[in-house]
This record gives sequence, structure tokens and C-alpha cells, in this order.
Amino acid sequence: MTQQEEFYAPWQLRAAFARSLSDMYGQEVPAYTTLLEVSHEVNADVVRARGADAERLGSIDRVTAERHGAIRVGTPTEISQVARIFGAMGMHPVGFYDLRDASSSSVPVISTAFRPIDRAELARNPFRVFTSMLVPGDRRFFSADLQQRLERFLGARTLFGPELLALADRAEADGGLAAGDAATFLRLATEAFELSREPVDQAWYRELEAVSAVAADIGGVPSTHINHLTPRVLDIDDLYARMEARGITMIDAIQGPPLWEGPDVLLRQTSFRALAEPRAFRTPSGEVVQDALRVRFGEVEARGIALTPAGRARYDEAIVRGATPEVWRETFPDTEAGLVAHGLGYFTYEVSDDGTVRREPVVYEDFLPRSAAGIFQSNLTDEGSKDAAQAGEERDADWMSGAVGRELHDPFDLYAAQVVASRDAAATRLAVDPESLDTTLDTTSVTTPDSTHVTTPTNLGAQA
Ligand code: OOG
Ligand code: NI
Repeated sequence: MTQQEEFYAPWQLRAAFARSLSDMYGQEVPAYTTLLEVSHEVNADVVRARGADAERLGSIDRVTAERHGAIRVGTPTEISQVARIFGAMGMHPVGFYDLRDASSSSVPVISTAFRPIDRAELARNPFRVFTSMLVPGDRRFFSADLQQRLERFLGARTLFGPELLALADRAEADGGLAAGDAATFLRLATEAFELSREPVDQAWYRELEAVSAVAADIGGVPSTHINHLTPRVLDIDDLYARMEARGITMIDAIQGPPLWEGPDVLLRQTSFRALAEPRAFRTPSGEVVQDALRVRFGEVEARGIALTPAGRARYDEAIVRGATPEVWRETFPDTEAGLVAHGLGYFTYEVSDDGTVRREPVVYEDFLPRSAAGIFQSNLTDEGSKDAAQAGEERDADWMSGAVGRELHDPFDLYAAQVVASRDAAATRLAVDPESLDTTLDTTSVTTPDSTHVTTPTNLGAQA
């Protein structure tokens, strides 16, 4: 009897792919290895100093393994293929980001993020990839003539080979792959996101670059590549200081909320500029010359609590006023209990051993358009050109969903569903009506201002 080959479930493919990409990126971009080292040091120090409290927004194992990557593609066909590859790893498109308006420089893309969506899957491995797609029909950036040549160029290239796509489809249909196929799938998927060594068509690249460095990065070459891989840290201010101390120049500021005494919400990110990497170019006369391109950079992030639409509206207003501690104090309660009480953050219902119900924060799994624009922008040597007088091409979540060929999940719906599921599970465990637990949302049922522990309503205590 032949021995049964080991089978890789989607989450195992996802975890293995995240590791494989990280190994590849570490070999090719040495500053990323420094970033990982410093992240590990910072996380170990935070766990030592804060103990269990450090793991409130995710176990140290999850945080240590946690990464997001970013890729950029050119066409609906390409993004639908990306969706098949990530679909094989249990990653689904979530959210719609329009960076064309979020940025003052020329960033002619719209984006989504591929990530696991179930609580259990996120806990196993939360790897996510921010995926951007060009909008060649947007006249603010591209003339009709350039659009046509760009679309012809993109239409003629192949980012993902037939073997990779066939394995991806099989993995999705069968809920995983046997060991041999899994190894091939992982190798081909990793290769698809490596930086190509092929000479770049100099005239074409430079023509696009004059319009937008992002457009050149996407449409100026026949392949795609991962442009950063971001570890998660528990103290991003400390990390920023340590990186600078090691001589790596970071961008001016940490994007997103400020450092303050209250709960961390959403996402704080910072990055170091792309390093110039040697690249061969083919000149119009056919000669191959050596030059350099800056297309791969480093980023790090600290994740906070997911905000409800009401909380997000406050965030969006606050960020316009300026992400200072003063603005934050005027905008957000300084405790988790306050976020619960005002319905600003997502918190699950958890039953303690003594039968009381606690609320635990849900970590933010998504991205922020303004911060993303800041990250794009910080890595552009040139603003590019953008004619604001022209009408932009209409793009929205529905359009993106059509391009991707899959349902585009709404991040708020996913967080809310997670809270409802936890409430139902808690109610089942306590043998009460889930609606009765909703009374714990009242301000009055929060016991102390600095704790998220909520009292069990008396009717609940009687039944327990
Ligand atoms: C993506 C930039 C956005 C983030 O973390 O907000 C991003 C890109 O540069 O392609 O990764
Ligand atoms: Ni990023």
C-alpha cells in the first residue's frame, strides 16, 4: 500500500507562502532582514515588560509570524488571476480603496486586500496582501494614446503561468493540495513575485515614469513583484527609534493615529525608502546598460482595535485635523470601556470561568487609504503629473468586484459578524437569549472606566 501523501490545507499553504516570500525578500532586500531583527527585539521587550497585556490584540506567536505584502497589477484579468492564487490560500478580497484622490502625487490605482476572513483562519495565520490595480482610462493621468499603448502592453504579458493557475484552481476546488503539488505551487507562486532580472525597456519605462512612477512600476515591465513585506510590532515608536539608531533612515512620520495614553485603534505604519537596486535597461538603440531602480521598500506596522462606522467617522475627522495627542483626546475615550460604551469599536463577547461576560477587542485586519497613499507617496522620487481638470474614471467597490470576479467583502460587515457570532456563542454557553446580552452594551453595565469587564445582568446571574 502506498503511503498517503501529506495534505496541505489552505491555511497551511498561506502560512508556508508567507514564509517563502519572507525568505526570498530577506535574501534580496537586506534592510528587510534588519527590520525583522529589530521587530523581534521590540516584541520580545514589550512582552517582557507588559506580560499578558501585550497579547491583548493577538498572541505573540501570531504577531511574530504576522506580515502583509503589497503587489500591483495592471488589468482585470491579472487581478482575477491574483484572486485565484490567493483563493487557494484561503485569502479573499476585502474592502475597496481609491488611492487616486487620497494622494497629491500621481498614484493612478485602486486597491483591495486579500486576507483570511474567519476568526479561526485569522488566528491560524493572518497573512494579507494589499493589491493595487492601474486605471489606464483615467484621463487625469493618461492620454488616450498612452492608455491604448499601455493596455496593449499589459494585454500582451503573462504574469502567472498556466501551471500555477491550474494548481491554484485545484487547491481551491479540493480544499488544499497534496505535498508534491503544494511544493510546486509554493515555488511558482513565490517566483511570480520575485523581481525580474530581464532588461527593462528604457524608453517605455521613462515615458510612463514621467506620468507616474507607480504606473511605470506596474506597466513599464513585463512582470510584477512584491514591493514590501511588513512585519507587525507591538511598539512602533520604539522600533522607529531603533531603526534610526541603526542608521536606516525612516520616513518623517508614523502614519495614522498618534502615540497617546488611550487605546490603540486601527493601524499605525511607518517605512523606509526604497533602496536603489541595480537594474539592466535596454536603450532605444538596443544596447543594454546598467542603471538602478527604487521599487522595493520596507514598512512596519502596529495594529489596534477595529472601529465601527461611527468610530471610523471620528477617525476620519480627527486625521484631517492632525493626528496629535490633543486631537485624539478630544475625539476618543481613553479606555476600551469607553469605546464599547460609545459604540466606537468592535468587541467580542467572551464568557469568563465565573460566568461573567467580558468584552475583548477585535484587531483591525485592514488598511487605511490615507496611510496607504502616504506610503506610496513617500517612495516616489517624482510627483509625476496629474491633470485635476480632467474627469476621473468612475471606479467603486462593485466595479472592483466585477474585475476580481469574486464577492468583495465589506470590512465592517466582517467585524460585525464576528461580534454577533461571539455574542451568540456566549449566549448559548450561558443558556440565555442573545438579545439579553445586548444590554451589556449600555454604558451602565461597564463596571469601571478603565476595564472592559462588564457585569453580568442580574437576570443572567439568576439563570447561570
Ligand atoms: C501599497 C501601499 C499600501 C499599506 O500598508 O498601506 C500599503 C503599495 O505601495 O503598493 O501597503
Ligand atoms: Ni503596506
